[in-house]
Formats: sequence, C-alpha cells, structure tokens
Amino acid sequence: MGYDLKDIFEYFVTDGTFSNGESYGSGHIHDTFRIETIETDKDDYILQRLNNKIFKNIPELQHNIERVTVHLRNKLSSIPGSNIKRECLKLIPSRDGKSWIIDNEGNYWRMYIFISNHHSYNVVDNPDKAFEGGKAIGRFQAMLSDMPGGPLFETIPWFHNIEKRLEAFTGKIKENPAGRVESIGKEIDLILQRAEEMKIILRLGKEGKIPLRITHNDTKFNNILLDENDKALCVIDLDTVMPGYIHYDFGDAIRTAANTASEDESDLSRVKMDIKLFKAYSEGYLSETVQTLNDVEKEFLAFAPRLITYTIAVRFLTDFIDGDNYFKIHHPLHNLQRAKAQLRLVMSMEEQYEDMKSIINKLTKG
Ligand code: ADP
Ligand code: GN1
Ligand code: MG
Repeated sequence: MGYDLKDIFEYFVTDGTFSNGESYGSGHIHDTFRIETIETDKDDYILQRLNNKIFKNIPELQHNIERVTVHLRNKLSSIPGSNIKRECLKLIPSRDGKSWIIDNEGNYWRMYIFISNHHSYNVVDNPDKAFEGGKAIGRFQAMLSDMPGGPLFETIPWFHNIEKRLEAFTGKIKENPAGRVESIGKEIDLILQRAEEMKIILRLGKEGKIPLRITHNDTKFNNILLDENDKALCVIDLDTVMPGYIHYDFGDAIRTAANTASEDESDLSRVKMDIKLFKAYSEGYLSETVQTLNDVEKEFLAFAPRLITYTIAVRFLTDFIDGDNYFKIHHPLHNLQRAKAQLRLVMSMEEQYEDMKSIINKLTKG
C-alpha cells in the first residue's frame, strides 16, 4: 500500500520533522505506521489509516477517544508522580483543528504520540506481567467510572452481544458465500453445542443484576503497554471504549494473557489456559476494582473468559465462512486456524472452571 506517509504526516500539527514511516504492530483492524522524526529529542508518532468499513462513523469514534483521553489525563494529573505523556494516549490535532483527517482518496487518518520504550506482548510468559496487565485494566475502568458527559457513542453496535453474533454466524452458514461450510462441520458443532449457556451475561444485564459501565471492550494483551520494567504503563486501542459489562474486559484479557500459546497457534496441543496466569491477572485486576463490583459481577467473573473466548471463536469462524472480510489475515486459512485455537482454549477453560471459580471466590471474599 503506497501511501505518501510524509504528506499525510504534514496534515498534522507536529513538533518534529518526518524522517521515515514503517508498518508497525500486529493489530487486526487498522493500518498502523510508526513515524520517526529526524530530531532525537522530539517525539515519534503512530499514524493510523482507520478502518472505516468496520468503524462506520469516524467523527463519533474520534469524539469518544477525545473525551476518554481528556478525562484520563485530568485524573492522572492529580496523581503525584504520574507521567501523563506515557500513561495516556495523546491525539495529535490536524491543521484544521480536528483529531483526524481525510486524504484525497477518502482515507481517514489519525495520529498519536508514539509511547517510547514500551513492551507489548502477544503471549505472556510470567505471572508478574499478567498481574500488571490486570492492574492496568482495573485502573482504566476505575478512572473512567465518573466520566462526565453522558454515554459514549456505540462505535460498533452489539459488539460483544453473543445473541447477535450467533445470529450472524448461523446466517452466514445458511448463505455459505465462500463455499467453506462443508469443511468445518466439527467447529460449527462445537459452537452450537455451547450457544445456550453463553447467553447468561446478557440475561443478567437484562434483569438489571449487572450494570453497564464504561469498558474498553478490546483488552487483548497487546493493547496494554508495559514499561521498560514490565510495569503497567498505558492502555491503548480505544476505538471500542463504550458501555459494556466488565466481564467483556476481564474475559478478553484472560483469553490472551493466560493462553500458553498465541491466538492463532496451529499446534493445538500447545493451547492451554495457564491457571497461574489467570490467578495473577485476577489479582491485579481485583486490586483496583474489588470495592466497586457488585456481588453478581464478581460471581460471574470466572465465567467471562469462557464467554469472550467463545465469542471471538464465533467471530473468526463467521469471517472465515464469509470469505475473510473483517480481520486482517496472513494466509488463506488464518481465520479458521484462529477459530480452532480459540475453541481449544474454551475447552481448556471448561476443564479448569472449578479452579477458576475458587480463585475468584478467594480474591473477592477475602
Ligand atoms: P488495531 O485496532 O489495528 O489493533 P491499535 O490501535 O491497537 O490498532 O494499534 C496497533 C499496534 O500499534 C498496537 O498493538 C501497538 O503495538 C501499536 N501502538 C498503537 N498506538 C501506539 C502508541 N501510541 N504508542 C506506541 N505504540 C502504539
Ligand atoms: C481485533 O484491533 P485489535 O487487533 O486489537 C478486534 C477484537 C478481537 C481481536 C482478536 C474492533 O482487535 O474485537 O478480539 O481483533 N477488534 C475489533 O485478535 O473488532
Ligand atoms: Mg489493537
């Protein structure tokens, strides 16, 4: 993709001078570039071509991120010793005062300060890092709990709604647009067998037993930056911050922080949930949130990783059936491979469910 990154960079009001731009990170949604500046004492930047097929209202999306980052910065400024520039994303304004631009071809772009010297992990290899990740998400939720100004815009409607995700899944199976359904009977069965029990969080919400709060909704571990000493630094990828149940954030973080293998591991024998990593993340998360969660929220925390891992499996498989229109893929069977790995992880969580419940019980009941 031959974008003129220097030209796009110059639409924004920056301190440094463009030196070069390279593809960066392993996100599945946007095209992300790191922009290095010539001056060694000036910031580098993250420039993103936003996926406006997935996020259909970029101005509202950006408005959410403006609100969230302003609020987080206000909070951080009252905490002694905090480093606002590294602990919160900073949007760079465009020359016409917006937080995004549209180029001549209709592409949407935005830019952040590059958070330097961070560590980002797709797989977590020790409990200390998992603990720090839990702390980061707990703190993030706690800091946003009193954000003024009314509900955030819903950037992707029904994002974690498993009923809607299953409707989309069964709809695509009937439609079979890429002729792939015949080859995945086993995976379809694994999903359908579990469909009913997965609706419990939605039911608790409808019954008013768990509240909607401001949640991140995309807490996979590489969206949590750690610092050079692997301490919690900054939660990034704020595109889906909107009203949600805390179970969505807890579940997605465990899905990635406690998996012994990567999200798309092809050797399924390597995919397991590591209960020590689960425990460490839970400790970090609850150290920031245990006072604010209600009893039902706490009771269903251990179930959340099963729900979200299952939901992502449904989404990967739906995209595979559809012919790969949503997630970036790096080879033709990538979405199927991801779905298989996530289903294996669901089964590993099922096997350890009693242990997960007893860990949460101990941490929440003292
Ligand atoms: P996607 O939605 O495609 O995952 P992200 O916003 O998560 O996009 O960005 C992709 C990757 O770019 C992240 O996983 C992270 O490695 C890196 N990244 C994003 N923002 C920053 C930032 N401000 N500083 C440093 N790295 C960043
Ligand atoms: C996407 O944006 P990224 O790569 O951090 C997706 C998440 C999935 C994840 C699976 C907006 O996250 O919901 O859990 O891939 N984000 C969106 O890796 O759909
Ligand atoms: Mg991301």
